[in-house]
Amino acid sequence: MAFTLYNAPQSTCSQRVRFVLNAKGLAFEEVKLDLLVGDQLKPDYLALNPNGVVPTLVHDDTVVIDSSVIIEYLDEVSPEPENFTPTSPAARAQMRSHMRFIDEMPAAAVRVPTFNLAFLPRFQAMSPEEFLAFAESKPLRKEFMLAMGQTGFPQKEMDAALGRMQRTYERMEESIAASGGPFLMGTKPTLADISLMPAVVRMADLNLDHMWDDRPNVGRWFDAIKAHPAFAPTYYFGSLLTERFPHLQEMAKKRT
Ligand SMILES: N[C@@H](CCC(=O)N[C@@H](CS)C(=O)NCC(=O)O)C(=O)O
Repeated sequence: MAFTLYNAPQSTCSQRVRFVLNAKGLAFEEVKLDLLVGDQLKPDYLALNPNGVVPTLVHDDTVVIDSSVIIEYLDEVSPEPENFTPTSPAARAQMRSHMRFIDEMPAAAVRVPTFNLAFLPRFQAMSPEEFLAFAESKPLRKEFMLAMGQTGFPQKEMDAALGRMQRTYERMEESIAASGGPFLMGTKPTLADISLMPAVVRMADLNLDHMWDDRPNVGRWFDAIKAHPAFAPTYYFGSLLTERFPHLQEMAKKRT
């Protein structure tokens, strides 16, 4: 089985897939795309993934797109040595409900602070014409880019996104309390935990981890996922925004 992963080091969606590949001990060729220069919008890549986003997994002759679909696919084609899908249909349904919630809420919400705090200076350095052309060329994220513009999302949008993250932590706290933890569904991580992981790591990377100071189960969950052997190889150096954007380190220092 030959795997090629088209991805980006700091992309949250890519981190889900790297984690599963690493956990299963599957060797893969990693093709790194620079999303800020638009590698994901080049014709060769769009032929693989017409959405113009990462990740894309190529497994022999099969092309699989969308991180949630890819991690489910990997659990099916390579169930050993570690499987992240429960066996009973009821538990699978519960896991998938978590995954839909995660894609709709934290995975989407975390883009707003990410773009405002990390990427905006890059877009502000473009001419208005360049920025418009870049935004217009995105099959999936055109409206998101135009809503952000070169001045960034307004405070109201930032507050709404952080509110959605807050509701995610509430939901985590409840699910972990009900399952006994440390993971969402009990003692073993499922694909739902792996789907959630990058958004929580991203919030810590943006120095916003104080948001779960009063939620012990979220802290316990975070420690547990970081202790998984697949975590360190997934987050190799350069995977965090603070490792790529020095201005974020300066912001973090000012806040402490
Ligand atoms: N639902 C897709 C979303 C993929 C996605 O949004 N990827 C981001 C990085 S995490 C991306 O490639 N963005 C490129 C862009 O905005 O142009 C998935 O989970 O794979």
